[in-house]
This record gives sequence, structure tokens and C-alpha cells, in this order.
Amino acid sequence: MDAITFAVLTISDSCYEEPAKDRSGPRLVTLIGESFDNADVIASVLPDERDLIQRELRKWIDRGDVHIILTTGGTGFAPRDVTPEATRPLIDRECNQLTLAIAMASLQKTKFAALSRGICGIAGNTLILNFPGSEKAVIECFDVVRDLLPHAVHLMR
Ligand code: MTE
Ligand code: CU1
Repeated sequence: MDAITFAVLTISDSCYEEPAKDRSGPRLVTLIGESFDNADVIASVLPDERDLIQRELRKWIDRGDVHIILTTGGTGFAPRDVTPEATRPLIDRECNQLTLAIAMASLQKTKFAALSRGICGIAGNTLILNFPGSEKAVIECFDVVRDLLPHAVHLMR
């Protein structure tokens, strides 16, 4: 298996103001490192601003060498939660079953999973997954997709 390049985007007003508060982004970076010997990871933090989120996602998609983007945060019902709205226009092909797999596993952990509006889809050669913002949620969601990702990347190459 060739190297997989990941990008992790933390989307949170409070983590943007105070990056030390971000636990889910660094947790995802750690989980990726523990799960794949051959992964490269880039990461950044943005506030809940649709235009800024789209610009960062577009930059990574256009690089052409980022296989997977994991976002964390901004999927809920709060007025400033716009991660799915920022993601959706960039997606060429929605991955509804991946969204469903994450939702089903998450609902077995907590009924509050019904309050995430996160989506999954392919933009160019890049798979984008929206995870919720808590550290607990990213651990649970990453666990669902971990085994699927190498094959997904293989199919997209
Ligand atoms: N999914 C999993 N697997 N585990 C969780 O703890 N928390 C939920 C939900 N999805 C949760 C989850 C909660 S409480 C909320 S409010 C929504 O994700 C939205 O989270 P976000 O606004 O931080 O993206
Ligand atoms: Cu919540």
C-alpha cells in the first residue's frame, strides 16, 4: 500500500481562538499515526466560517495528493455550525453509505448522534468525512472508517 496523505481540519470558533483547547484534531492525528505506518498528516484549525472552510478544503482538494480530509466540528444544530454546508458544494460524488455507517455506529454509542449533520463525499481525488467536534466522537467515528480507508483510497487512485 502506497502512503496515504491525510488532512485534518478542526472547525471551531473556540479552538481557533485558543488552539490549546483543540483535543479532537490532535486526537485524529494520533489515531492516524497509530493506525497506518505509511501516513502523512497535515492539520489546521479554522473558525466556523463557511468561506474560510471552503477555501481550505478547496486548497487541499486542488493539491491532488491529499487522499483523505477529516473535518471535526461544526456539524450540529448551533447557528454557527456550517461544516456540512461548506463541504457539500465541493463534493462531486456523495458517499451516503459511509455517512450511514458512521451514523449507525454512532447511534449505538449515543442517541445524540442524531444531532450530527455531517456528510461524506468525494471531491476530485479526495475523500472528505465530516466528524463531530468532541474527542469522544472522533474516536468513535474514526474506529468505523479506519479499516475502510485503505481500500477507499485504492479505488480512488
Ligand atoms: N457521534 C458520536 N459517535 N459520538 C458522540 O459523542 N456526539 C453528538 C453528535 N455525534 C456524538 C456524536 C452530539 S452531542 C452532537 S451535538 C453532534 O454530534 C454535533 O457535534 P458538533 O456540533 O461538535 O459537530
Ligand atoms: Cu451535543
